[in-house]
Amino acid sequence: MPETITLHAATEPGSHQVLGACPHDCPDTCSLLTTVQDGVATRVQGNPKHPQTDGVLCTKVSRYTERTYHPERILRPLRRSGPKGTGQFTPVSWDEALTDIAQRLSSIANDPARGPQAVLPYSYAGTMGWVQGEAMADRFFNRLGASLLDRTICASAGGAALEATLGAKVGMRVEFFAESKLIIIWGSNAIGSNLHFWRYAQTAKRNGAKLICIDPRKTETAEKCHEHIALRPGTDAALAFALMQQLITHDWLDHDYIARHTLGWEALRARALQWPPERAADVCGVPVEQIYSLARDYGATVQTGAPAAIRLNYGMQRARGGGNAVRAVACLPALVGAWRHRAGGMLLSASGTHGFDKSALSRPDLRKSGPVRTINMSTIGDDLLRPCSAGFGPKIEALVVYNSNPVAVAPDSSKVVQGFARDDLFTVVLEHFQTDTADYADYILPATTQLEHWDVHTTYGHTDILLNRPAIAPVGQARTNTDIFRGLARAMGYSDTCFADDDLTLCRAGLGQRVHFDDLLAHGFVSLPVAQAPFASGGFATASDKCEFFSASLARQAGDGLPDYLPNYEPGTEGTTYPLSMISPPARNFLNSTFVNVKSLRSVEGVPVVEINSLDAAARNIFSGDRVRVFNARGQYHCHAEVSERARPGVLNGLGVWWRKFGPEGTNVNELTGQRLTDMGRAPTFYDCAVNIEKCESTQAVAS
Ligand SMILES: Nc1nc2c(c(=O)[nH]1)N[C@H]1C(S)=C(S)[C@@H](COP(=O)(O)OP(=O)(O)OC[C@H]3O[C@@H](n4cnc5c(=O)[nH]c(N)nc54)[C@H](O)[C@@H]3O)O[C@H]1N2
Ligand SMILES: Nc1nc2c(c(=O)[nH]1)N[C@H]1C(S)=C(S)[C@@H](COP(=O)(O)OP(=O)(O)OC[C@H]3O[C@@H](n4cnc5c(=O)[nH]c(N)nc54)[C@H](O)[C@@H]3O)O[C@H]1N2
Ligand code: SF4
Ligand SMILES: [Mo]
Repeated sequence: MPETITLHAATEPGSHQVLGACPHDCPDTCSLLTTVQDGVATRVQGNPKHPQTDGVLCTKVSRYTERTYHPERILRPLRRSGPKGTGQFTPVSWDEALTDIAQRLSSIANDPARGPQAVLPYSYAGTMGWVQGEAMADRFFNRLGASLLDRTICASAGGAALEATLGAKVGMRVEFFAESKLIIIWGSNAIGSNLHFWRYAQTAKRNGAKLICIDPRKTETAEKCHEHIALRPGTDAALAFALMQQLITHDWLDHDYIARHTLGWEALRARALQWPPERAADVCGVPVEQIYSLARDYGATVQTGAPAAIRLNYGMQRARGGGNAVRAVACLPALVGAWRHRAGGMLLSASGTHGFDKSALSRPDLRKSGPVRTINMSTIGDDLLRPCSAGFGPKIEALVVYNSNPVAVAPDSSKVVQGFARDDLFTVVLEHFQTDTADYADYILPATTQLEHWDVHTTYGHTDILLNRPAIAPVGQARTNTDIFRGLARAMGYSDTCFADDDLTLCRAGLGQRVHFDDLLAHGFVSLPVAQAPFASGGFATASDKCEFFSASLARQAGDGLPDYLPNYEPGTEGTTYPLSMISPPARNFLNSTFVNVKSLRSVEGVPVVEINSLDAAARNIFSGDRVRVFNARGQYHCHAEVSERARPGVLNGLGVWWRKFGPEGTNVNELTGQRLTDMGRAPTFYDCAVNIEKCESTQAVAS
């Protein structure tokens, strides 16, 4: 019997289960099974029938009902009733809110002195769904003619590096890591942020694989690997070149693969030979024996015909030379011919595997011709403070924020806050909660969560496509992002028929002919047909069809087209004003700034902490639990010290992007991070940040 599909979740009495997809910015994109009792979601579990999920979710998302029914969830449209940032709001009707917002946006767009490009959308991956992500929002902003947003805040340096080297964001299939004999986990705390990959790595370990972790921090993952190389932040390219030098010296190379499937070998060889392990050991701050041993493990494993695999995550590309570092690492599998095996090669992102054309969703044709200004989301702090000028264009007069919390997550918070606090800026925030960003809104519009709407999800960590069905009716007066943009389009008087498309129509439009919607309805997921070993016989997606050690297109922009080691902007040098480097990797129980307000998860994380090595702590008379001030010229972050060997000497680990309002003195770690961009991909340099730290004498130590 064909099923009748309705837009809204059934609210009939009794208990049933609904298939969904995890919306979060996480490579695992799990299949969810939500139990609904009398219209109320009572439990969210992993779907045991989805192989990638295998019935297991992370702790965060198993608490999804606590988040959905949170007493502080925003359930009505709110209008600001106090000064910006003080968080005072008054409920208004949807009609009132949409009419007033449309009027404000129209008056900016229709004013010749300002124009539509004075309006800026600001969004990222609060949900990674196609439909509640950009679909209707893109249509709306295209029709309006708003400025474009360059969505660089997370992955664009690594993405650009993959595209330059392999031709696309493609790599090994994650499930085949289970068959690898050597796994290098490079710039990734997989246990915290890529749990389902870690399960495959565990299978490999049980079958005799060696696991090596390369990370400045001694993470939970590093502890469970056979080896941990705790290099200085931003020095990965130096390490990769020393590995190449050793592969060359010992002739652990696949000459046939190099000759047939790579471009620029002679030049890369010459560069690599400048990196004897001693030089790299000095730059990376690691014992030289570790480099010799890593090279032996990698070279010798592949020489015996056994598969060797590298799992990169985004950690290494958040520094000045991040793109070059990813490029240097991405050369390694081609040098040893690791790609020949389906359990060999590397994986950073699989998002380019799918190749769906999203233009049917975003409808770029709605944009009237004319030059379009693009604003980089990573420099929103500076850009909100820029006046109108010939180079910049109109001052930003209106911001519509959805699926993102920039006041907490964007670098250089003091600038970001100053921008959001502008009295002449009109800000609309679509949210579940009154986040740090929502505190600065003129209007907060209540949005539905993943349990309340339809969506389609592809992923960057595996190669399935998933459907999310609504399990419950929208809570309170919450509306889907799509519905909010439909309503705004109506209030603006846009009559284009595409603004009448409902969410099921959008789901289908995105899929095109490639995937049958009925299959997704039946199973919740479909595996896309993908090669088992994408580059076993070359076939890279570059212009040359080869793995491009040398990239002509990069050479046209700057430099010599080869990867190189670029030292950090802010190495944190002993004897200078800011002698310590700080990295700020994710907290395990939060997802970026999402879940910080979920009590059960926040109580596991405790208080905002900075991990500090005992040597650095002793030099400053700092003990675990002390209130400390971490500072640089940009600002100061008040938090608590945790003296820990998880931190290497000279490096502080400022864990997690806390909501500012939950941190001492209303600060979070992004008070310290800067707006300088990476070498490739125009991305932020969150982990390239020099600081100093001192104990706050005036405050009592707290137990951590
Ligand atoms: N629990 C949890 N999971 C998450 C997230 C979260 O916030 N919490 N965030 C999600 C998001 S948005 C993303 S983009 C993904 C991936 O996000 P990533 O940021 O890649 O996540 P991790 O793998 O946790 O962290 C990267 C690791 O790189 C290390 N690192 C920092 N600097 C360097 C360096 O210079 N070199 C090397 N080799 N390592 C370095 C850090 O110490 C950290 O352990 O994870 C997603 N999953
Ligand atoms: N210092 C430092 N800063 C970082 C990082 C770091 O490692 N260190 N990581 C960076 C990275 S990798 C990333 S990806 C960015 C992440 O930055 P963001 O994409 O801003 O991620 P979140 O902080 O998770 O905020 C997402 C918001 O979207 C909302 N949301 C979720 N679903 C929906 C929906 O359906 N509709 C609407 N309207 N809202 C929804 C959530 O409630 C949440 O407040 O942060 C970056 N910032
Ligand atoms: S955050 Fe990641 S691991 Fe957790 S449920 Fe979502 S996809 Fe799975
Ligand atoms: Mo991210």
